[in-house]
Amino acid sequence: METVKSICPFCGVGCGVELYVESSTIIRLSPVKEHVVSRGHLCGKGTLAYEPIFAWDRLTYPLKKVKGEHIRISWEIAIKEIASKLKEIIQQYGSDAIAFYGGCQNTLEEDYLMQKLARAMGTNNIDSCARVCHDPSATALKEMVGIGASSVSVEMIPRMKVVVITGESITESHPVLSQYLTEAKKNGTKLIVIDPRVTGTAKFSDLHLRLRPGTDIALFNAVGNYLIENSLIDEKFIKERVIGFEEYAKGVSKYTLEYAEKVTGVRKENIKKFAELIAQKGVIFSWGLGLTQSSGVNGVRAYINLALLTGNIGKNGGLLVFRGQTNVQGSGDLLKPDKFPNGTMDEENAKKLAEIWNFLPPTKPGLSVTEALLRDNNIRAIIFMGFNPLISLPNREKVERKLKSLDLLVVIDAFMTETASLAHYVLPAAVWAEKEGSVTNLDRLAKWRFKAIDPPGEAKPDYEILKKLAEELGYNFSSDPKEIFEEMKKVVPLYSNLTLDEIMDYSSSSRYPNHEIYLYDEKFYTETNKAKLILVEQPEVKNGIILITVRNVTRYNTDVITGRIPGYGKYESLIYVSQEDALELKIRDNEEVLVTSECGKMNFRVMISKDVQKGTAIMYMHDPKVNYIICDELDEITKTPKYKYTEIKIMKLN
Ligand SMILES: Nc1nc2c(c(=O)[nH]1)N[C@H]1C(S)=C(S)[C@@H](COP(=O)(O)OP(=O)(O)OC[C@H]3O[C@@H](n4cnc5c(=O)[nH]c(N)nc54)[C@H](O)[C@@H]3O)O[C@H]1N2
Ligand SMILES: Nc1nc2c(c(=O)[nH]1)N[C@H]1C(S)=C(S)[C@@H](COP(=O)(O)OP(=O)(O)OC[C@H]3O[C@@H](n4cnc5c(=O)[nH]c(N)nc54)[C@H](O)[C@@H]3O)O[C@H]1N2
Ligand code: SF4
Ligand SMILES: [Mo]
Repeated sequence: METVKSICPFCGVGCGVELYVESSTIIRLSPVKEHVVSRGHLCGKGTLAYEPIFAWDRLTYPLKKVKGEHIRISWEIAIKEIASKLKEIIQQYGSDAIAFYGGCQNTLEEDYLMQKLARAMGTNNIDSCARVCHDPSATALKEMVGIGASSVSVEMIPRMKVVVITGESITESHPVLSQYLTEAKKNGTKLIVIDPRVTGTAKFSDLHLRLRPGTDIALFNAVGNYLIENSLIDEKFIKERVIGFEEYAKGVSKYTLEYAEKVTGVRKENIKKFAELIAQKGVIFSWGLGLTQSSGVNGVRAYINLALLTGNIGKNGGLLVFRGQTNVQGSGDLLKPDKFPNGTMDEENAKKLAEIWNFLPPTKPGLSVTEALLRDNNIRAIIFMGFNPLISLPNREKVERKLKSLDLLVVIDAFMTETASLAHYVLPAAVWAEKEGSVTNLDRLAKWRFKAIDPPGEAKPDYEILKKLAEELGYNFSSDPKEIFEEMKKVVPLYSNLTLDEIMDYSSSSRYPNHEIYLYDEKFYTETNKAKLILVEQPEVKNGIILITVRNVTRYNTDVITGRIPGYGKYESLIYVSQEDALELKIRDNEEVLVTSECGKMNFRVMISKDVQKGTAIMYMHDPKVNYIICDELDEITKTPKYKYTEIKIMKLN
């Protein structure tokens, strides 16, 4: 029996796994004991991650839609026809009529190749799932401290006095990180959870601020004001290393504790407790989608301000973003419609890229995936690689209309997803264990996945598919992951120090020498080398019942993969409501109700839960019906959907 090392294909923790291979089949999977982040642990779905690879309905040959039916075609014909259609569309409408989206479950090398192909064809219409989760985090981090990623590694958690967890459900979404919280608790670390819901993490926290959804900015600004008024800020740190203090202090002075209590619903004694706990050294400010998918980039800015005010950055603490998918940090680093992989989208960087690429990329910013599918535009062709937007984007009806209106829709996936079923061409992809390449986890750790088995039938790794398509279009790209990795290193400053030897090493000392477990101890990586406080205002709060969509530990995103783990079954459509609202609306447990929002309506079965706050309702985002109800309100700056902030009505059916 052979063993092969890899990284779990699901969440951004990036746990190390060892695959046991016999007769070209993976017969089991176990955790890599020495992996520096997962330390020999896996969650339930991680342990079963190899099962869906062998599902009976894997796509094994290319398909073309003819008279409404998908029929088998050869790779040669598929690639020829797609390339010729792309050329035709570009000729008729220009390069910006085509777009390439996806890549969070792909490797860095595949993402790199995808953006290179798009740019070779003259467009910056490229984007990834990072848009719909943590682009607000990456954007705020970049402008305020310099790099759009976590500033601390998870290893720092147990060394802290306080860990603040805002809008993140670790026990469901990043379960293997719970070990760090348990260790921290043993060391006496205080855990503060900020979430409208009673989450698994909230249950063992020391302080749970159960705020109303969408009110984080009011809370953080009031805490900022309280810290300033009570001289609880780190004046030396601010003076030497931070800009924007005067304006910030003036702006937050109106955010009193009384105001914050009224808006957030959190008692002011608890807000004070929160402020006092973070006014010491040794604090990590961590967060998840509760912040980005409700308050957007301003929510993240308001939160980072607190780390800067208290000087909790560097060896004292820092900022930890619980990024979502296995390679979402990497996809966010590489696939942006308004940034080149080597930095700002300008002539100078374009010329630098041309020296390596032998073609000059365009400098006109492209469209994000949310703009492409939810706003008016001239896009006529989209290639999705590992993305199921018909289910995962908000306002499903609108997305469906756009997808159906395209002249060319190509989906590269391992399964016939709902999005693929609409496609003109479906190309069968190899999945993680059937290919090799690197992925970057939520604390900036890149690791190489080794190939364990061959893909089924005619399925191919995305890097081979992209190479074939590029070749047909007249570009000579490498499809060797190691060669692509070396080219990527030359282009992407963030990855320039990595070596293949280091990222292939799974031993316990495998944080490479230049991987600091905390950044910014001496300087920030902004232009001035100083961090920036940014004043933001709490917007008006929505009334009515707010629908929040969240994760369940056993399911993964649109459930394409986890739905194929034997015994897991399909997801049931449920709405969780509070006891108070159920009483007021006269609805009973298990009763079917009609849920309506501004953009859709749908029936759901009710579950009454004491963990749900009055005035909110919860649905699991894995349910394919959910995004009929969630509308397409987007963060103004990053265009990230407000998946956790939709006003709904719940009606009895009889
Ligand atoms: N099991 C499992 N794990 C996953 C995934 C999965 O599908 N399944 N998906 C992965 C992906 S892609 C991502 S991005 C991550 C996401 O991981 P998380 O960030 O944990 O995502 P959610 O569970 O969607 O939402 C987090 C929390 O935000 C809270 N929240 C909602 N509104 C607000 C608000 O206004 N303020 C505050 N403070 N909190 C609020 C919710 O109650 C919820 O507990 O998980 C990754 N891990
Ligand atoms: N209502 C609501 N909606 C949400 C969210 C929410 O909180 N609430 N969260 C949003 C977030 S954070 C995210 S990240 C998105 C996730 O949305 P998606 O990324 O669309 O969801 P996935 O189910 O992860 O789909 C990934 C696809 O990639 C395919 N795949 C896996 N491996 C490979 C590979 O190696 N190559 C190729 N070509 N394909 C592969 C899988 O079969 C699957 O179909 O959902 C978003 N939607
Ligand atoms: S915690 Fe995330 S990376 Fe680790 S085994 Fe579970 S799903 Fe996989
Ligand atoms: Mo995500």
